[in-house]
Amino acid sequence: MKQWTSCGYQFNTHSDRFGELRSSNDILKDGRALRDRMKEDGYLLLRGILDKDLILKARHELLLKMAVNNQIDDDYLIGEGVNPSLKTEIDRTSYREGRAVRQLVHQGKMTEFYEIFFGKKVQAFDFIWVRIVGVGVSTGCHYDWVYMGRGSKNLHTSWTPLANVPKVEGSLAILRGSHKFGGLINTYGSIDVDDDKTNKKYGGWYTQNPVEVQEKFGGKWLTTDFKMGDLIVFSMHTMHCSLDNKSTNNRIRLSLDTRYQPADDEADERWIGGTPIAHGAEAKRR
Ligand SMILES: O=C(O)CCC(=O)C(=O)O
Repeated sequence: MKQWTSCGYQFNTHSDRFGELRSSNDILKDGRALRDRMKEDGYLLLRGILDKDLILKARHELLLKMAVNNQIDDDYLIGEGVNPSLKTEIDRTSYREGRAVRQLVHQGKMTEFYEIFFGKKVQAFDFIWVRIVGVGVSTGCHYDWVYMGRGSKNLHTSWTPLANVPKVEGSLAILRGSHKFGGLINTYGSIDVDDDKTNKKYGGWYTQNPVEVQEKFGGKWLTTDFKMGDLIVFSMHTMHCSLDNKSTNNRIRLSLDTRYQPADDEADERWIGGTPIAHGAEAKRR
């Protein structure tokens, strides 16, 4: 087996510490069963439910913009998305405002899924997180609540790969059981990264080391080779990270993460509206 890492730290790949995410396609149309499974597992993996043509359009739209910004190695076809020297994640407004990107995550199959899951009308955050992840890059272990916990307690994240994203190209990993780690949820898991009163000790990530959190609280890291069209949904208190992108072809990993809640719940003011304030100066609490 490969040495899977996140932020350079190796996972413990013993079979009781590391394994495969389970699919919930068996209950796809059953809202109550989906909610029960979310309570049990903290995530739902749904294979092949998104529109592949739309994913390809969104991928193409992003890659074209990246090519214009000299972020694609022009020795290769743009569609291959290759760049050996792109290291950092880039999050430009023009990328998240693309028509195909918005269509993919704010309409169609995505919205249909959430209406079944919540059993009511859905509101998506207007802000879309576009992940452009070069070789050697990944995301550390965290709960999403610390970034977006000012509104609905029924907020969920969708992570959408914009191509096949196998483990070697930096797939997402979920720490099974972490949505029930009361001690962690009441401490780190209750901070607000934009509030100096609660955010003294922790930054946004709990740790870069996936084994550290496992040794303190338990759980099993689960991941998979994602295929285009797959969707993974998880709760605000489901610890996750991504694997280091170790593409042997220097392929950039492209994915979107987006957020959804029942439309009649209050929404975190940082992520909605025409120009969301995000983590800017207006978001700060002291
Ligand atoms: O794609 C990644 O590297 C991290 C994604 C993430 O943190 C999220 O979807 O909340």
